[in-house]
Amino acid sequence: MPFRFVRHAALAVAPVLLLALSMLVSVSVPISVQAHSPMTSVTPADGARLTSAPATIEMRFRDPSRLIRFGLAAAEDGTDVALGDDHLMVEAADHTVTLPPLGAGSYVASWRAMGEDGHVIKGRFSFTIAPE
Ligand SMILES: [Cu+2]
Repeated sequence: MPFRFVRHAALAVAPVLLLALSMLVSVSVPISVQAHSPMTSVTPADGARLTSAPATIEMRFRDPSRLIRFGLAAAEDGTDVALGDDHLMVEAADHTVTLPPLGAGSYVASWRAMGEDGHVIKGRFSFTIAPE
């Protein structure tokens, strides 16, 4: 009898545990995306409108992070801008991406970085070069 009672109690608790677990997962995922060494600034700033082409992109993270991917593409047709890879896999809070000469137009940068705790964060930003 006592054994039977325990089994029933366990069965009654199981759905509650599952529900609690699923709530924990759904709540913790969006938080973990933001909590780990977010990018705190980028130059050119997201949405910036520049009158001349920038020579570099500077990214600053809250904590040391490694850029594991950095892509820059023309917004109009998605053409990738060829970049070196000196900026990749360097553990630092500040990262500099050296740019080739860029023509007028809008560009979208997308990046992926790994924080010291191994978590991957990612983001996008864009800027426009519009010579006067
Ligand atoms: Cu983390």
